[in-house]
Amino acid sequence: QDAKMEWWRDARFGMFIHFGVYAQFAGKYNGIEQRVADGAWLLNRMKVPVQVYKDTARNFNPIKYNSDEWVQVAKKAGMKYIVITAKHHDGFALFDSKASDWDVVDATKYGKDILKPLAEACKKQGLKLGFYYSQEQDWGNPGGAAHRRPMKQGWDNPDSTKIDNYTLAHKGHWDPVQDIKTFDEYINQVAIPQVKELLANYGDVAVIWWDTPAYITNEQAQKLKDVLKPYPNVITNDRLSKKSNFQGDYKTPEQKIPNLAELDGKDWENCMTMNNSWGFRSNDNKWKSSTMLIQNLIDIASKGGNYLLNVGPKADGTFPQESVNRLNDIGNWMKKYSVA
Ligand code: FUL
Repeated sequence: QDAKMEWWRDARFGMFIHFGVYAQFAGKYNGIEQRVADGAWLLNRMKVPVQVYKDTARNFNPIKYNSDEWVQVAKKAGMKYIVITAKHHDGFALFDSKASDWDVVDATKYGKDILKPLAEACKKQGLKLGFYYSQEQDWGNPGGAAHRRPMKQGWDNPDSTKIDNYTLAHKGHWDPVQDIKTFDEYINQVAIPQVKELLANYGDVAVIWWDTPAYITNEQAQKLKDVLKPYPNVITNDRLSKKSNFQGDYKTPEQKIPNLAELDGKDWENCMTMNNSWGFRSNDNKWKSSTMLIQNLIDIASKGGNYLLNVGPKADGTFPQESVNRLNDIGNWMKKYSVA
């Protein structure tokens, strides 16, 4: 247990990457800006018909994607690992999956696996690579869950579109196509096989980063946990299930840095955006300053945590210039004080 955590505890600084079809919408659908911050939630919050979203995905074509460049930017900033959304809540897989056609190879113009070259570039440049996998929410593969909004904030909060009777009656779904399979079928036919694919086909996987559990059962969570059994070195976060027997290897405070009093000796990683959105949003200009980000890194590292700082690449596959500038600043600071 401790041996597998060694590199992770030393790492201190990693890059989160939220990349997908939502980058193409960039926070806007039918000329209307989505109201909640995260561009990656557009499909859910704007209730885009699944087929319309998939039609848009046909034109997804990040021709400027350069995995070596991505890794180089992370490395220069002093980051030691990358965690990328292999599949976020929209269900779109950035890899060639046999378990679903809703993936970058089968469903887009680009037609190429995004994770393969990234895995190679990480290996070449000496960074670890982990995969974020949305195991419960999946709005594009039938049967996947759809949370109207984080449960703690309630189901009936006002949003760009108020929750309607259909969505209320269909567990957060807004499109009949989402209901042609059960959640259990989705877990067995999509989630489990896809996690197997991720572990088998991309070299050493450093981390599996689960997200947004709400009603996944113990049995379903256990099945996913069992997929990792043959890979004892894979580190997992605490978001597979809310139940205490699925805590994983580390805790995941989001956006807000915990006080010392909130820490209990467990490993933790603070994930944070540089502006307000995880997925790319063209009009999100609320960028934190480089100074702020460096202060955050110091604050987190001094309390024994890791800082997982997010980049939301644009639809063409490049990092926003604002992100690159900040990462360069952090890298220069690292060099100046010989931190890296
Ligand atoms: C959340 C997700 O719902 C966000 O989209 C993002 O992925 C963040 C890291 O976790 O709760």
